[in-house]
Amino acid sequence: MRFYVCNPWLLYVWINILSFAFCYDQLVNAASTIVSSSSTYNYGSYTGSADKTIDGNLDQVYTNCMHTVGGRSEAWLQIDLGGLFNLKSVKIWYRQDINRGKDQNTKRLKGFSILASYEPVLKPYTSIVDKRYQCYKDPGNVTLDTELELNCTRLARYVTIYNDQKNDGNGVFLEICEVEIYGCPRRRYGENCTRCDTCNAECDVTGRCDTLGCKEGYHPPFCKAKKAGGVTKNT
Ligand SMILES: [Ca+2]
Repeated sequence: MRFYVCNPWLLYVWINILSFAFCYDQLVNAASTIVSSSSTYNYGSYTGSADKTIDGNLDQVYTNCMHTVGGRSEAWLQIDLGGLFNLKSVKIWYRQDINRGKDQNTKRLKGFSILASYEPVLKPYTSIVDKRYQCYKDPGNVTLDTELELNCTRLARYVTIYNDQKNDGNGVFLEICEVEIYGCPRRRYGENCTRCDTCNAECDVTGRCDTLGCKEGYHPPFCKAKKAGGVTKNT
């Protein structure tokens, strides 16, 4: 069968349907996501409030970004998605000012980490750097891009961007303009968020079932193919 799309408008619609059909959900929603930061830098009419990171505005001039205050030993931005999701990745738009070199724009971001958790991990501060929650850690020795998408494959409700690496003489800062988080609702996986109904409990975002394994007749780790007299547990 041949399929022709001669009308440019139909072609546009078709391309958008295709792109829409094969992508992870964007889980940050300004109406329901709750965001907070370790501190807020204010100067004149400018406020570096955390809500600037989920307002849908991707502009990277600092006036449209959150900004923590100086003189601190650590800085964080915490995003509460309102429920558990199967996370795939986190995208960050960082401060990018004209006339600043690339290395200067992200200078303060070096050494940061991303944490994903069921519960908030802000206090006590010793818990926030707990490796159990860490899904990404920047080595801190290279110049970072001002747009970063980083894998974070966890079942989590809270995503925290954290830094305690002092990159200049004024302390530790975060200057983040927007964050998007991609993934699926829990018990769904893959680019079109397919249900993992053959798992006994949860699956990760790749479809791999957790330690509770597969339903009768399906075999691990993905519980996909039916198997006569099947194995029911992951090993
Ligand atoms: Ca923004």
